[in-house]
Amino acid sequence: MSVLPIRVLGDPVLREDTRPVAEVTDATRRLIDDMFETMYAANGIGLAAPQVGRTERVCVADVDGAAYALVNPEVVHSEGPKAKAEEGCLSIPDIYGDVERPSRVTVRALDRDGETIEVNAEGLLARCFQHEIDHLHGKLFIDYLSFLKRRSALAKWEDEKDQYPGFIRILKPGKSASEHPEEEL
Ligand code: K2U
Ligand code: ZN
Repeated sequence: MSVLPIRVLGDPVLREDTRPVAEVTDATRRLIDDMFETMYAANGIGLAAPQVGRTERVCVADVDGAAYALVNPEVVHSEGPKAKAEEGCLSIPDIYGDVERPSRVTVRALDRDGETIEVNAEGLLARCFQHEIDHLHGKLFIDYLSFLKRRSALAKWEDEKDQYPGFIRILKPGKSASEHPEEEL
């Protein structure tokens, strides 16, 4: 497994739609494993394939110890009151903003074995799923901000983006990798 570089705002890959996965293969499972390793190294609770420069429609999540690999995920049902909460993004470091989303969703996807699953999610898991599925269609949380808040966020990003030449954010391997240095990059 590898910790992959994360693509940051400005990289066009974050704005492209992803390709549905025709068949879940060993290559898909390797991508899933690398995405989990990268997400944990970044202290994230979700990660979508475009954030590591890949165009497959794949995302991962781990909220309160419940880990999910979702291939070709789609929200098939949403309900409940809209909930507003502050969001961030591993591809837009140090930028935050309030986003309103349905509080409960049902997501249908293929799992890492290619089996169809349906997950009923609420709370932070529901929000994470929606954030990641947005990534798979080139949408970012800043797109939900008001004109003034988005302008302010983008102005702050203008001051920060020089830290990421080539729109690349390099992560140190996470705890698990350091425990097994032979597995490091
Ligand atoms: O896709 C990503 O960039 C990872 C996101 C996922 C996420 C954003 C907002 C709300 C829920 C999930 C985060 O940056 S992961 C960081 C994080 C950690 C704990 C709680 C919320 C967000
Ligand atoms: Zn994100």
